Amino acid sequence: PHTVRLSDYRPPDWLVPTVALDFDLAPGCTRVRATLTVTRNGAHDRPLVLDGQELRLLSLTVDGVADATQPVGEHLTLRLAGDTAVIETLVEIVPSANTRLMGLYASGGNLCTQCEAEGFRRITFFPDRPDVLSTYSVRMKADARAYPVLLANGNMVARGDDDGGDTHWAEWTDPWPKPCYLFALVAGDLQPLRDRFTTMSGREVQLAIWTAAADVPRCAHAMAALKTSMAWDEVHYGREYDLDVFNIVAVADFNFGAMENKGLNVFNSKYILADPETATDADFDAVAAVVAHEYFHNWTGNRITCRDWFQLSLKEGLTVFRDQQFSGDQGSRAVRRIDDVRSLRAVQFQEDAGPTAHPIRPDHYIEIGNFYTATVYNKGAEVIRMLYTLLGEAGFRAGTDLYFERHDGQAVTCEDFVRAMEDASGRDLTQFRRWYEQAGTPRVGVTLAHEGSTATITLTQTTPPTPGQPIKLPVHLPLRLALFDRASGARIGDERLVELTEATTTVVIPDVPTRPVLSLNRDFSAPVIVEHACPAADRVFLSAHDDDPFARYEALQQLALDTLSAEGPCDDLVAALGATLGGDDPAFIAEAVLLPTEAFIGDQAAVVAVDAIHARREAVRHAAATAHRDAWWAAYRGNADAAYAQTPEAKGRRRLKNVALGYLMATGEREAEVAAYAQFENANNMTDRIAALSVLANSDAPERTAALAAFYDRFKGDASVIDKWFSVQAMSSRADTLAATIALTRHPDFSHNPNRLRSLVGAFGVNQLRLHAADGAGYAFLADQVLSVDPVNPSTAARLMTPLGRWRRFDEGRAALMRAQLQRLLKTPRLSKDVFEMASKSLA
Ligand code: HT7
Ligand code: ZN
Repeated sequence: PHTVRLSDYRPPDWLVPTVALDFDLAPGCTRVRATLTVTRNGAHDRPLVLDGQELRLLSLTVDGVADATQPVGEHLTLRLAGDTAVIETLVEIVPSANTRLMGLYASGGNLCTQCEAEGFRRITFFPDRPDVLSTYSVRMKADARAYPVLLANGNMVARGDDDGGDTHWAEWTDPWPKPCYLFALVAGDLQPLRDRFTTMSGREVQLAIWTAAADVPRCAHAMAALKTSMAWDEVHYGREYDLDVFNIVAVADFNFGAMENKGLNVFNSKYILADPETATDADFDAVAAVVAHEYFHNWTGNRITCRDWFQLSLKEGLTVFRDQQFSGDQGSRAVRRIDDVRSLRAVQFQEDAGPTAHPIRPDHYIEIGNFYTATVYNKGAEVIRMLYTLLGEAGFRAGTDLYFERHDGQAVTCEDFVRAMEDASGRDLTQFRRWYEQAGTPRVGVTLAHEGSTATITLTQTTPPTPGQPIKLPVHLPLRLALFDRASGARIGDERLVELTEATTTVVIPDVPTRPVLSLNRDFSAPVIVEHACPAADRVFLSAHDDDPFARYEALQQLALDTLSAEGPCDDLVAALGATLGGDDPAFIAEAVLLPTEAFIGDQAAVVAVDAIHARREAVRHAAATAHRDAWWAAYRGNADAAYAQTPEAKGRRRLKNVALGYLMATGEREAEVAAYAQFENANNMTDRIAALSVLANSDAPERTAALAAFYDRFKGDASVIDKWFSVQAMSSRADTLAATIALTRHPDFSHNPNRLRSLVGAFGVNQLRLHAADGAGYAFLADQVLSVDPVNPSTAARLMTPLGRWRRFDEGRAALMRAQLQRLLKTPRLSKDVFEMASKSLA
């Protein structure tokens, strides 16, 4: 397959100022008439090349004259004499056969589109690249009974009936020029939850969230989040919404979380529908975060878009940073930061250390769909956060103001963003730009010396080689640090922001009478791995005294990692967990006392010792559970409110209660199983019910089977809840998990729906203990699933295979078995380029 390279970028040869689309919609055969005005971009004699995939061309005219040119491969190439032309194509497509869920497809009886990154070419012939911006007018016609609602981007300008009312039509226009990846259309039997928002300049915007009628009441949380996001963006970034309507549609079949199409966001229903009975607190938070994320794209992505797909982090890193800020403002900022860092480390650090490591601005790809990664999104957000830290709140805001002013209506690059930051703040960001080019997670080595009354901190940075990048240069990174007085527990002076630019940086701090305790990378100010041979006593100290909550959490996590990665007693950790458990913020305690996952413990080792890690972690959990048995029961019972509320306080208490339940189960006492089953049966919300089910699913409790059956019976028919049912079984550490997971692939509710695949196969893929069974059966299962999904939905298949790419991290036996499965994938005829790219890079 062809490799696309950033260095080959050339501006488009032809522009398309206006597009008129006319859809005659039906699932088995949709006709699309596209009228494009095209203009030559500069002086050249190159042809107009339109992309098209799986399109049946029925007719083509150039300036009204029929043209017999036929597509070759996936391109329609037209030699045009003048500098402008009107191209009209009529194509036929089959939405009901579109299992890739890219382009126009059918989901739950509705028709909807997904065009990012390269789906528009599956709808009509077009220069499918983000730097071609056009204004769109759309007409669509469909059966009035099957598709009573017809939506597209922008505003509806006309509608009417045909054929005596059997069919109907609607016309929509979007005044804002946009790249074709932001085009959207939905036709369906949908009902709205409606609301209104008045913008800061006093314009009224009509809001609607469209779903199946029965789901409308479950949209209230998403609607509230949308309104809060709209207000938040005005206050924090000065950004106002720019159309009269904002529509959101929830669909059941979706490759991703959601899509920010201009004025018509399309969502995976998992990120819209929420009520206490079926959605956990984490689900509620995810709904709000994704709604905010897509809304924020209206400025960071839509008004200013990407020049090419290598610049994806321009919109995604910045928008994730914005949604993280927003979410932090809605509840506990510290808990949100802990959560974000935990997922960065779990997914992005692994990616950065593996065969598909790439910079946040990659410079080549085979399939762009493989680059919607934690690196582009989450590390991208960390890079923006570092700019925020380096420039300060006011400097950063001046930078974004300048960026919006300078580039509104353009398709730009990451470099344009950094230059705006630089110009607005006056800071030289030359070296900072390396973050965009260099893959890999920097490691910062730390030593602390104390002599007389001077503390000297030496910080060295190195970044290990990554594929294609053997040599790494130092990056510009902001490290927040502070010193603490061991005797009083107080901070010595102010927190410092140290900027590392060299391989080695020395920080000398006077007036420190006794050897201090060093708190480093506070609030996780840089996405690095800190290597500090810090005595256990210092970690215990910081876990109790640090005034930065993230650093307090981190001290306990590092103490846990040290303890879990070694043999021997775990008394310090157990004592520190007990002390933290005695704190007064349930939401924080719940996160802090969670032991690092088996996967994260494995990430610290040269070779992942799968079974030993599990055994050691279980032993330490048992020790911590029994040592503080009474405190866990107190945390469990003391936070078991009868009333349910979606407030940060109530969520924090539920979280602590359920973390406590996990520890109580680790005592092995029957009383805990009884409590778990009672909670399962009596819960008045999904957070409590699924927490109880998940500990039971992980156990040999006699109620296990009955609980799983009861849960299924109660929620069958509710896809998002049944996803949870699949997941708790696939994530169990029980010895029969692989067999159970294989059996579940034969369950009538198992399907190739992306959410369902992720809930079962994706969940099993992150079950370190069972995926990495020494006989290789877990790997074979995963590869079987990838091969079964690939012909249907290659982008989902490619995501499912990620765990196999980590073979270098395992012992030779396991590594050989993983490689064998990757080789098996590569040998498969008609493999998609998505899976080919992942498998070939994994083996290289
Ligand atoms: N910008 C959106 C990306 C997206 C996507 C990409 C590939 C295939 C399907 C997709 N659906 C949505 C999502 C976002 O970041 O907001
Ligand atoms: Zn996004």
